Formats: sequence, structure tokens, C-alpha cells
Amino acid sequence: LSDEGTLARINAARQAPLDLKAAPMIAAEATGEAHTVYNPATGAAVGEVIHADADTVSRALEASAPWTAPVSERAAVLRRAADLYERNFGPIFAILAQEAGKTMLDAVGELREAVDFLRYYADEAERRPDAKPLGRVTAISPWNFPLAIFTGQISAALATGNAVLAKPAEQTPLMAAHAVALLHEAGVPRTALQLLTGDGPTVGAALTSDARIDGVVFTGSTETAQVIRRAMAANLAPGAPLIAETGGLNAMIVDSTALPEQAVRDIVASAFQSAGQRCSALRCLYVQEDVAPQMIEMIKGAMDELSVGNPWHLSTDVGPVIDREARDQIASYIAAAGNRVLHQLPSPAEGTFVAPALIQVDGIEALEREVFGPVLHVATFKARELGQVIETINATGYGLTFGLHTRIDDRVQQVCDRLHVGNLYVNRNQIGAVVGSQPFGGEGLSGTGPKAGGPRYLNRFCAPTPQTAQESWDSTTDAATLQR
Ligand code: UN1
Repeated sequence: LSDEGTLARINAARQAPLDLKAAPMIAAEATGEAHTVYNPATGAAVGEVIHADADTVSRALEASAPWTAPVSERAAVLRRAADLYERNFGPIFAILAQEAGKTMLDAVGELREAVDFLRYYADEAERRPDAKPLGRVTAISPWNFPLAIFTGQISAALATGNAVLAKPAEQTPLMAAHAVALLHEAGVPRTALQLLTGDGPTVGAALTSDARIDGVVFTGSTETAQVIRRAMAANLAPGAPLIAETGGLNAMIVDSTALPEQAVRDIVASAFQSAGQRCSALRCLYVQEDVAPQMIEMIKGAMDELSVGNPWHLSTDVGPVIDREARDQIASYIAAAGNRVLHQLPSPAEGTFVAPALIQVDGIEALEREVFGPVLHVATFKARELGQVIETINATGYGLTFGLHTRIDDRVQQVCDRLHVGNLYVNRNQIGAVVGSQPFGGEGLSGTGPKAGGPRYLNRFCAPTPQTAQESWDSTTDAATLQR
């Protein structure tokens, strides 16, 4: 993206006019009501979506059939889909910007990740030639990665031969419909991959409680995962797994040996890239007291450099939050912080923007809840209080990402040994896990495991074998997570 010629070419490719429509894509007749999809940056209508009604969901369940083609053929189709995704970068970037408020940097990363998932799970499935699928899998995906996580869930389930019933987030049906069209074009049978655009109470509830469902894969809030687990416990076969990746109260520790410029760059990226709308984003920074005043001034200075605005403009660093409800909730949270707000940029007047904010935390406190937006909290600690900081982070019960900036080698080991966290990043930012080389997932309230984009992930989408049943995510562990 630093090359102007490439940027101009990418930008030109997303200018083509699009007819943005989404509807249930099922192997039977679909019916439902029309709703408008809005651009969070401008408030303009960008497309239309039909929400599946209850009859459509039950027709889809009826029509659903596992993908019985040999694994080599399934893998070839998924690789073909990866190629189609790459060739379609223009419309994909246009939809990501207009429907999900994604900056170009985020959109490029998202497409890359989606393509990586398709190829990685195709390869992984071929390593398990004798595996049997679970059967029918429900995939419920979030709006913050409407292409990458949507595709990751679906491709894991399809690679292993399952039938998928996919319910995308209500805010991002257009990206989902475009992706499913490409997957069908690549050769995924329509009975193996069905899309059910719609709302949680109609579509989500039916697809997580119907006895014909053999497993659920979900990414979203911890609270919704708990609702899904209860629905599954009441109605599904007792062995049906929930594979969940949920929220976090992600922290970073910066001690007095850290390199200040590097730490500040990584703090600002971790907290504010994607407008803080990543489950991996940094929420609470703990800075050692003697370097805190300087560090806080540098963070404020770096925040001032951020350009907040419409992601359609290539110079934008921070786009809108997803919708009005999110904007109002985050804005009132910041307002309630009163004089603990150390710094906040001005917000654009139009659209659902929340400008990045820095909020002071008194003492070594943990945050009470995840605020899913560009809000960074900062606390200070004395050298002898490091242990207490780690205990405080562990005590939240969440354990998704964690960042550490230090130049003391022993400290890295000490922190690694004591923190209960899925992804621990040292002397770098704490977002942007990479499929294959940095699998992503959390502990405790942050998810069930196994990690997405990792070598054990596909096992969970297969009927258990004596060997896979031994793995640490077996049903006992699975039932114990999300309940702390
Ligand atoms: C999420 O925000 O739901 O590490 C997942 C990252 C991403 C995963 C984030 N690859 O930022």
C-alpha cells in the first residue's frame, strides 16, 4: 500500500457501480421481509437485504446435505474460491468500506486473511483423509470481520465435508452474500452451503436449537455465546460442540525498559486500528510509573496524527463504528468517564463516528466490561506491583490477547508462565494474528478453543475419533469454558 501505483489501481477497482442486494441463498424457496443496509460513515442506503422468515429456515434445514465429494475435490473447490476472492478484490473492498466502514488497510488485511483461511483449511483437510464430518453445522459470524471470519468458519466446516447453514451478522449481509456467490461459483454445492440472512431471534435461535444441527461455530460476544450454549444444551444432541471465539478485556504491560517509540506505535495500532472493533484490540494499558507521564504524552501526540473519517478516503486511519447503537453506547461510556478522559479527538459530525479516546484508570483496576470501540484505558504501576497487575488481568476471567513491552528477558518468561491468555505478543502490536503461523483464540470467557487458523481447529469439525477425543478441548473442557 506504500506504492502509489498499486494504491491507485486498487482504488480504481473499487469504483465500479455495484448492485448490492442480499437474500437467503438456500436450496429451496426463500421468503422474508426486506430491510435497508446503511453505510455507517455517511448514513446513505447502500443496499437491501431480505431477512429469512421461520419457514425459510426450516426449508433450509430440510434441504441441507453434507458435502460427500472426496476431500481432494473439496480442497480443490476451496482453492478455486480463494482465487475468485483474490480476483474480486475491487467489489470486495467496495463492500467492506461501504457496509462495514473498513479502511483500505483493514480491507486488504481482511481479504488476505479470508484467502489464507480457504487455502489453509483445504491443506489441513487433505491431511485428514479418513475424517468424517459432524453433519450439519451452523456458522454465526460477526460484523467486524464480515469476510475473514465468515469465510474462516465456513471453509473449516466445508473442508471437512459438513453441510453449513451460515447466519451472517445483521449489519453485514451484503459481504456475506457476495462471498457465498463466489463459493457457489467455485463449485460448493448449494445444499452444502446455504446462507440465512436475518436476525438473531428468528434465524440464530432456530439454527442453534434445532435437533438436526450437529455443531455450532460462533464468533461474537461472550454473552451471546452463553445464550447459544444454553439453547444447545436444551435442545441439541448432547455431543454437539460449540466452537466459540468471544470477547476480551485485553491488556498490555509496558515497563520502564521498553523502547518508547516502538511501544507507542504498537499501543496506538492495537487500540485504534479498525476503530478498536477487534476482539483482539488493546483495552487497558498498564505503564510503569516512572515512564508513564512521558508515555502518555507520546500517546496523545500519536492520537493527534490519526485521521478519523470516511474510509472511502485513502488517507483515513480510523473509520466509523458499526452503527448508531454502538456509537451511542460508546459515546455515553466516554461521557460517563468525565474528567478521567485524558484525551479525545474531535468526531466527524455525520455518520456513526466515535473519535479515539484515552481514559485514565485509578489504581491497578481491571475493566468491568468490554467496550467495543476506539477507547483505550491507561493505568500505572510501581515496579514491585507487577505481580498484582498480572493477577488483576487473570482475575477478569477473560484471556484473549495480551501485549508486553520490555527488554528484560526473564520478565517475558515470568509473564508467559503466569498469564492465562490465548495470544501473547511481545514487543509488537497485539492485533493481526496470521492464519497458519499465529493461530488465534482465547481462554476462559474468551472462547472454547481450539485456535482458528491452527493445526487442531479442523478436528473439532469432525466426528471425534479416540485420538481427537483426548485433546484438551474435549467435551469436558468445552463445557467448563465460558462459565467462569
Ligand atoms: C476478532 O476481532 O474477532 O488478530 C478476531 C486479529 C484478527 C482476529 C481478530 N486476525 O486481529
